[in-house]
Amino acid sequence: MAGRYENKNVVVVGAGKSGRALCRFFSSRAAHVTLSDRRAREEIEDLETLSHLPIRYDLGAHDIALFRSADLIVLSPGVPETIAPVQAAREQGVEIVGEIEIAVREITAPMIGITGTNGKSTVTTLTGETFRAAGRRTFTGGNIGAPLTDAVDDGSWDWVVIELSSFQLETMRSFRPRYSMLLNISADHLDRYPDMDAYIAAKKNIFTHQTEADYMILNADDRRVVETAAGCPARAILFSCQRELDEGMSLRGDEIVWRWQGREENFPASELKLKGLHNVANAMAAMIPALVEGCAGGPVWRAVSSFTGLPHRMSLVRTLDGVSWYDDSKGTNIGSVVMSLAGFEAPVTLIAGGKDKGGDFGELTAPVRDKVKNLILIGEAAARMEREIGDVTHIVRAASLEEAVAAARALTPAGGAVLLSPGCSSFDMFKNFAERGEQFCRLVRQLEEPEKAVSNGNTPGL
Ligand code: UMA
Ligand code: ADP
Repeated sequence: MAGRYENKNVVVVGAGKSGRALCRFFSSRAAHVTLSDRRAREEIEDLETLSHLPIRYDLGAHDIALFRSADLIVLSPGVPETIAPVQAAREQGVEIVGEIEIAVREITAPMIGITGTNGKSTVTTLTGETFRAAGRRTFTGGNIGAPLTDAVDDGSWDWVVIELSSFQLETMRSFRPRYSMLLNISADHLDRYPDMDAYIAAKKNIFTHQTEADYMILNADDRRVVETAAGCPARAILFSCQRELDEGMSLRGDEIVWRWQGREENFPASELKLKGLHNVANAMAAMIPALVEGCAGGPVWRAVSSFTGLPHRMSLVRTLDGVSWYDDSKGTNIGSVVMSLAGFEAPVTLIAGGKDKGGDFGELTAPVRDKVKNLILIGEAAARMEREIGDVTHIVRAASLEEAVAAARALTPAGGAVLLSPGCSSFDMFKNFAERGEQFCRLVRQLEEPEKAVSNGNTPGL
């Protein structure tokens, strides 16, 4: 297959999942592809999966001359537009887009774009399930893990549901989803953005190319969400857990009430397997597109209410010696830790820390004071967290996750809970949040039953 990219010099930047998917795509379009990564070949995983493709490599450092002479530069989400070679190419007039932009240019199925600081992966998964329950062929991908470019060559999708990070939204030039969702906004990624306004501006890009024929699904309980969407042309559909809405989806006691075009349908929130009010909000947002599209409420509700959750989001690893151990490794920003702690009765032993993304850890002071008996800090953010959270609980530093788990074991009494909810990304110590969560689960499963631990003289000490 050739076409618009035939014989074009395309530089794909970043040799991760997105970059590898782009190499496959552009090679199949007869482009001249160079894959550029600042890391050296031996540091990059899975490069051998591209060995059958006729691509060139620019590894170890980005070659500015290569960038300047390209016809098109396509960035992976983890590559900021501000790096010097990209700036140099921009000055030269080279077209610069992101991976998602390349994919959406090819996709003909209606799209649903989902963004927000928290809940994206949960809502993306649930939304996909609602359409599948209604018998529609549905792709779910994007930030959740499957690069969108992989959806392109299967033209038979009825719906394409895309989780979008702010990074991915920065480089969108034409994305027009039939439904956009903005779930919530709190501080995140302030290591990439100069301030909250810049982060919000990236998120707002989800609405840019929508028209009056499209919809934006908005959290009416989040002032920043409503302000960000104000003035955008798409029709707003609101959801709320705090007040009953005349139109849209809201909560009345235990009843989720859907009011749309003069009709009303009710769903019992207590049937949701996912726990917590934030998950009621997630379920509401996820059901709206399928219901607006006329899918029957019964199957849509069954798909949403029976869902038990994605790994590493508040999942119970085990109960040992009366202590419940929870893995919330995907709690990678401060807002998500606040939300996760809200679901606990004291006392909690919280394991937190990781790569510092520049948020205000002072926002954790009150929830930590109320719920956390022991705070175990790991990673490069530990010192700032300790300083900003303040002297409101017992704080322990651990040099590794293994040490943190041992400390939690020793400190947490029967009836308590241990929660890994880092409030930081994982990249200082792990490949990603999943690797961090998996290591935590492994360490927790390896903890010995109390009798064995005592007879082995193996009780962890501090
Ligand atoms: N790189 C450069 N130059 C730079 C910066 C990075 O060459 O200046 C290279 C790195 O050396 C590395 C490559 O870029 O080899 C990595 O690219 P990437 O970080 O975009 O990683 P991918 O594997 O392509 O994964 C990306 C998303 N990663 C990020 O946004 C950081 C994945 O989201 C997503 O699942 C995947 O595309 C498929 O769409 C992960 C994530 O952490 C889960 N997202 C953030 C979050 O959820 O908070 C936004
Ligand atoms: P994302 O993909 O945006 O990171 P996930 O669905 O993976 O979101 O959930 C990550 C964490 O965010 C969860 O473990 C939970 O602590 C928190 N969370 C989920 N949904 C919400 C929400 N609607 N509001 C606030 N926090 C949430």
